[in-house]
Amino acid sequence: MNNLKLEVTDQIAVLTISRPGALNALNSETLDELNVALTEIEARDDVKVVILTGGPDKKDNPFKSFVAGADIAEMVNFSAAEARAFGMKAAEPFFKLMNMRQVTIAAINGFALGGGCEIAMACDIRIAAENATFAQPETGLGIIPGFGGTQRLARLVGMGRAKELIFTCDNIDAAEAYRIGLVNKVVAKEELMDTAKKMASKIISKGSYAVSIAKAAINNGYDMDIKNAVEMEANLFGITCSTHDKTEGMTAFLERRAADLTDF
Ligand code: CO8
Repeated sequence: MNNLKLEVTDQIAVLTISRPGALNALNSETLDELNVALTEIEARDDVKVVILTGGPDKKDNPFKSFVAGADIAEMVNFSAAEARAFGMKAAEPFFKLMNMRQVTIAAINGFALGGGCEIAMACDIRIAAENATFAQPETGLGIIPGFGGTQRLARLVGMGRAKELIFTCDNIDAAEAYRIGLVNKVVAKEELMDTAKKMASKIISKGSYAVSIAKAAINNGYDMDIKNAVEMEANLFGITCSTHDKTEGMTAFLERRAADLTDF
């Protein structure tokens, strides 16, 4: 992989987007690599949480940029058909981040602009360093957010705020991103990876199969009507009740001991 680094420790995969000369902007090669890496990670039983972050810039500053957007140099000469294909190329790994059985956490270590904000929004959880900057600058470039931004931003922060951010291209800081619900947590930049890993470890200590089923229930039910969504939840609840973890988790509670929960 030319533009990605993968490290797995203690059931946590840290996936780092690394294009130091372009502030980790997403080009076709990086999107392809992401797709391959996420497919491989999803098949691994020894990974329970994926942390997605950005590598240092060319001056080796680790807190300059998460992802500064899609690669403008690649997009500048796109035809309509090429642009559509580029959008669909991103959709595949972005849906993997959203739907894969592992939990995905974006650790946002600087600029999260355009496609950078969009890839963070495809993750389950977002933790921002206090210096992070968010924006959807696309309309200023004569395009629209095309990696899911017009859809996921409105779902996360509401239609009014999403429209304001997309129509004005305003930059917002991490505190404002937290205030409007775009990120789950803001921490000092030096604490970013530790905070993400601590959250990952806490999630890993729960029933990993139950967590993955809960993720599927939340994702699948989100766009359903409430009646069908609750029925779908009851079906998935039934499935979790047929697992070793359910028997062990509840028995351990009744016996006042720590539960010994298994893997996926
Ligand atoms: N694409 C390509 N190269 C980039 C990008 C980018 N998005 N962002 C930065 N770079 C490059 C710069 O060109 C520069 O390269 P070089 O050193 O060779 O000149 C290098 O990274 C460092 O950048 P700067 O010198 O500009 O660094 P500054 O600290 O001065 O500024 C900024 C940092 C403010 C982040 C600035 O680089 C910037 O504004 N970048 C562009 C941000 C942007 O507009 N992002 C949105 C892009 S559009 C998008 O994401 C659309 C997504 C949906 C596409 C759907 C298609 C279907």
